[in-house]
Amino acid sequence: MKIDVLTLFPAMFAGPLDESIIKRARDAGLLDLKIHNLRDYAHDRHKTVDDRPFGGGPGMLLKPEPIFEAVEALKRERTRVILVSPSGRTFNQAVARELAELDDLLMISGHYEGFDERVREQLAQDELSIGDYVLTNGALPVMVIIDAVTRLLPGVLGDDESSHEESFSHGLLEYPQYTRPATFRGMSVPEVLLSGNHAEIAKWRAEQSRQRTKERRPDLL
Ligand code: JCQ
Repeated sequence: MKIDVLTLFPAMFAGPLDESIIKRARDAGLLDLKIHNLRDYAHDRHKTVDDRPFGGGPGMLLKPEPIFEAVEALKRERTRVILVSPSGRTFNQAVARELAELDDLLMISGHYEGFDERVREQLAQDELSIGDYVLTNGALPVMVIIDAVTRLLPGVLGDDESSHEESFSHGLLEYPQYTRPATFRGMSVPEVLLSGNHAEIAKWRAEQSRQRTKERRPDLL
């Protein structure tokens, strides 16, 4: 998969995507990730990327010319162009699975009060939010989406890391898990998990998942 990112803060991307599983995916050639500075596509003397909204009001908007020029330079035949802002449809595991099917993404990180509407109308196929809160810019949400999508690409996770047993794939929260020691600072592991009775263990886990989901995320039931 090829992912291009357009951002005013390319330095924010150094670090999080150079570690662990994402680094391994990039090194293996499963993810080709390139970060582009929107400011490089502004050609006036001051490299202007923002301007005031027509009609007045607070704050600045990302102006259309640099974004149009960047998208035209970067997009290919099958690229899905995705804006990232609090006004998008909410990203979740189902959206991650949908994006993981694609070959080519171009994510544009929002900033300020928003995008000029013509960017939405003419350039973007999609607009995503990672949740109902406001951040200073879209760099962190873009990294969240890249992480969630990359781990779903074929060959990225090893057998041990395999994803299909996890929360949101079977629609419930995870059951409680324990490792050694069996007693730690007076706290012991539930007896059933030490019993070797695999049918009982499966029953206990299913019940714990359901209980925990009812308590914390009744919206999932
Ligand atoms: C993304 N949930 C929150 C902030 C404007 C116009 O684009 C903007 C983008 C941001 C950064 O993104 C978020 C966000 N999902 O704050 C303001």
